[in-house]
Amino acid sequence: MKKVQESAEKIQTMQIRGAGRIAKAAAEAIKDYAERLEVESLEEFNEKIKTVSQILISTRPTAVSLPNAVKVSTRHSSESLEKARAEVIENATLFIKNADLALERIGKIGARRIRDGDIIMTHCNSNAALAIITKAFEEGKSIKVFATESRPRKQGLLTLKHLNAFGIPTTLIVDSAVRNYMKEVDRVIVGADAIAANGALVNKIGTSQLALAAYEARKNFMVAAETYKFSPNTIIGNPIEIEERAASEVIEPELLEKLPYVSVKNPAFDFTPAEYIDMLITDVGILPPAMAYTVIKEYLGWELGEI
Ligand code: RI2
Repeated sequence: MKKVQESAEKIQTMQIRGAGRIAKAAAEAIKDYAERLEVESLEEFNEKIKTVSQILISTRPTAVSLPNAVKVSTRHSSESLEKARAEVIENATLFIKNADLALERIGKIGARRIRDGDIIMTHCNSNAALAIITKAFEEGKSIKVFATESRPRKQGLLTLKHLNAFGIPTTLIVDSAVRNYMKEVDRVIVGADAIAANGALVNKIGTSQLALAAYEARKNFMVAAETYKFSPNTIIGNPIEIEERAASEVIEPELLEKLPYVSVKNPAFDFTPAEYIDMLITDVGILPPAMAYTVIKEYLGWELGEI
């Protein structure tokens, strides 16, 4: 339970962040828990795994990678305790391995769409988007990047460090400069926290203004997303919840206290409608957003009754 609690806390406080990383952290925590769990019966095992799954899933509400990772890791059809334990451990291990493979594939597939000399804009800090950018660079393409600061938590700084370590020329811009620089950009590449059945993207707050500016300037808007970031629940009409984070991320609490007529909104994500998205770059290929439903049916393999 110690690792589960530690992981849950790190995900909640965003020491571990990024839709892919939180999914892997959850799978690792489940694996560790299943390995150490001392129980007498299968019923007890199932009960405890269910509790731990809930703890992990409830840490952050938006990134569907998290419940998907938990679901893939914990489902089993075994009728004996030890077989169930082995199955859960194997599922979680496989999820982690496949998540790494998915990133590699996205990098390779996406890099084919990058041309020598491209200027790319990215937002926040997405491993999947960075896999494409760095792969294209490693293949010898001369590219430059505009990286947004990504207020309020400034994940853009992580992106700068990552790109700088590869020697990729990168320009930091504030979020409000996105439209101003869009004319200099060839394509936009962002990650995903969730993709709905109708192809809409949920990603870091501000993503939709990159999409709008790219659309206006007729620039390519590409979304890098592993198949486990597609949301099965949206098929049956459940909306994706947008996480609302603390006001203290935006303004000093001492200052806010002195402003009795002021309130703060701090949504962590926004929606980008499918019509602003040119392509989804996934581990199973490049797809139009209209294929989101097919990805859920074919690759997540979940029937409606299971959701
Ligand atoms: P990868 C992040 O969310 C960003 O919104 C990023 O675009 C997305 O997860 C996907 O990241 P947060 O955890 O999985 O910073 O591609 O709120 O790394």
